[in-house]
Amino acid sequence: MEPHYILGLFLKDSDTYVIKQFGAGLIHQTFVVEKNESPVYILQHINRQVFKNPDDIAFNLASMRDFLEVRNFGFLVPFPIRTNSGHMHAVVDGEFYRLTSFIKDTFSLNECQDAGQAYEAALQFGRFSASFDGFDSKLLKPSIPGFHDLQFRWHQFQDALKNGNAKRIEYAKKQISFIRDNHNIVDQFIKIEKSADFLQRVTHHDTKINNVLFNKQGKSVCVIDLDTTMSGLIISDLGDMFRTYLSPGNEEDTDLQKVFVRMDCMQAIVEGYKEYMADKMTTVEMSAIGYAGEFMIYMQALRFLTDFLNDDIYYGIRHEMNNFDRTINQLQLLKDYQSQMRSV
Ligand code: ADP
Ligand code: GN1
Ligand code: MG
Repeated sequence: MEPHYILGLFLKDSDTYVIKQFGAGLIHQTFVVEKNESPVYILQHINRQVFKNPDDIAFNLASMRDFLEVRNFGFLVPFPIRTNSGHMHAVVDGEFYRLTSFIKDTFSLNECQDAGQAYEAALQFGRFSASFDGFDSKLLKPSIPGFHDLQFRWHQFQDALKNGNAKRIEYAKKQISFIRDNHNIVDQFIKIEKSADFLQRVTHHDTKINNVLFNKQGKSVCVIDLDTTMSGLIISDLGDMFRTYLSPGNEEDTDLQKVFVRMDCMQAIVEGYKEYMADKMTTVEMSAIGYAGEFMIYMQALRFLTDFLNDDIYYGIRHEMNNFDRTINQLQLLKDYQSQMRSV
């Protein structure tokens, strides 16, 4: 669809803007909308393969915005701009589009370079969850049902072992066996999920560093990409920060020498997150901080491997063995994480 036509569904003067592809996000197609070479809006095409019901996302965003507005938090979260007919997104030929203001003088990072950046990003994710104190997170709709439910992911893995590509199952037998040997991580999740000591909160569920905006001084400004924000557990947000900020090599790196845990970054994440969350966390939640990393790294390895066995139906791939390589990478990170945790 022609981006200017879509923009015209939100703005009367859409012809006066220049629209360009933007960002490194993997899920949506993102465009920056500029005037006089300055970014003014972000236009996004919502990925319907991943988000089956964009109305649920719109409902969640509106509920969160209303709560924050009433409380007058002065807390910056970019919420969508309404269409000319008052809707949260435009629908054209069954495809969903939305427009958000570009937060001025900000940029996002694709890699966490040091502990300072880890602290700044974690501060925002903690601040985000903490600002919903008093909001019933159960009101939010699950935009991806079972998203961080490790038991559900385990069942999807079992299905892939039964019905997946037999050659790939044989090829990955070492990794399959490692995942099975670590099933205690699933058992622990089941206990946590049932425990009243773990609170359901407004949880972002995609705490990669490119979902935080930074200013030129290197300070974090706010979180973005709220599509997976649903009711959840702190192990999701903390765990995905550990998974994605601790290692100098990211999940695409095939040089496993670069995949290891930087303990100073781990400390920084915990400190940053606690700035707003310390007085809201239960003692039992505090004691599960170490588990959070194991939980998320293991779940990501399981999801990449499941997708490999299913012939790559979910994650975009750049080459045939991409999901297998990502699995090896995440298992390497898991091994280093577990050994570092044993030594503290
Ligand atoms: P995806 O779901 O594909 O990851 P995001 O919503 O995270 O999409 O957007 C992709 C990128 O666009 C972000 O990493 C960020 O660089 C930029 N971006 C998104 N929203 C804004 C905004 N409101 N202001 C400034 N930059 C933004
Ligand atoms: C996807 O959108 P992106 O690339 O940040 C995935 C995450 C995975 C991640 C792994 C909706 O996130 O859960 O951790 O890939 N998001 C969805 O790279 O499945
Ligand atoms: Mg994003």
